[in-house]
Amino acid sequence: MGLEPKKHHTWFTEYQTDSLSLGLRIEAIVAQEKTPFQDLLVVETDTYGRLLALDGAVQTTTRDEFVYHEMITHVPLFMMDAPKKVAVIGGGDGGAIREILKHPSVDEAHLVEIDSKVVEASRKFFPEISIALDDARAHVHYADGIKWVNEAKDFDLIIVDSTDPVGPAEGLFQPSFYQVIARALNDGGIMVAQSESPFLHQSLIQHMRDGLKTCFPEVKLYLAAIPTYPTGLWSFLMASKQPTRPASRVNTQEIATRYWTPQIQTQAFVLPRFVEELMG
Ligand code: AG3
Repeated sequence: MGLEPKKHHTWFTEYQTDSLSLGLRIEAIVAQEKTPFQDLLVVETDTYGRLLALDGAVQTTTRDEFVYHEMITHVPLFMMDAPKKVAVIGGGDGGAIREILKHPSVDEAHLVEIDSKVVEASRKFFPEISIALDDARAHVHYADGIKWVNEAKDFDLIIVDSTDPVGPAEGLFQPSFYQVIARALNDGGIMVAQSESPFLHQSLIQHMRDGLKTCFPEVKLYLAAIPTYPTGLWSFLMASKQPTRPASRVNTQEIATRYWTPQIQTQAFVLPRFVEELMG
């Protein structure tokens, strides 16, 4: 992470690899804090609005958060006729919970975040993202995701909305965690995990896919364009206990979205050739 004065302006820089960075000119530093788990930074950028970074990595911005939060939630939710019980591991900003609660069949949405400071910062500085955390159907738990899922059962959907596989989220990328998730899901259950960039993280994606295949019969990948994440092209791995059914209710259930559409739903698993080849 870098806050650098450059030509009389201050820039936020995420060093995404040893040889690649994203620089955004900022108007103000809103908050900066060392939590027990990570460095938390909130800045106001010219191009993408307000930005949350953890350990120097962009987590969300007010201008492009809708892409990630809609795609990590609606794609799996629309694979099910009437999802009721959903959990998000990580995702302390609350954006995924906001999208999940747009589905009227959902009666419990659990957020399991290890770092309460992330939720606090989101409530304070990102009210439009954290808004649904006050919904009566939302339950916030400050806990280690792995331990929490160990005790969980009968979930329709578990979403792993983690940071990168370094630091506090490392264990969330381990195959042993997928086994724990599989046990916590009901028979038609689905899990989705954010799986980084297909341009930069091919071996991670393959490692995740192989780990998921040991506990789930069906594993699929889909993509979304997220300009503030490394390379701008992001991936999600979806694993299910039973073959997923065609998205039958996409045209009957109206959900207010800005990225997701019923057409995107039905084409979500159509992939560019290099990504298809990566998945084998
Ligand atoms: N979690 C995924 C962020 C990964 C971004 N990586 C990076 N910038 N190096 C996002 C949390 C949103 N709820």
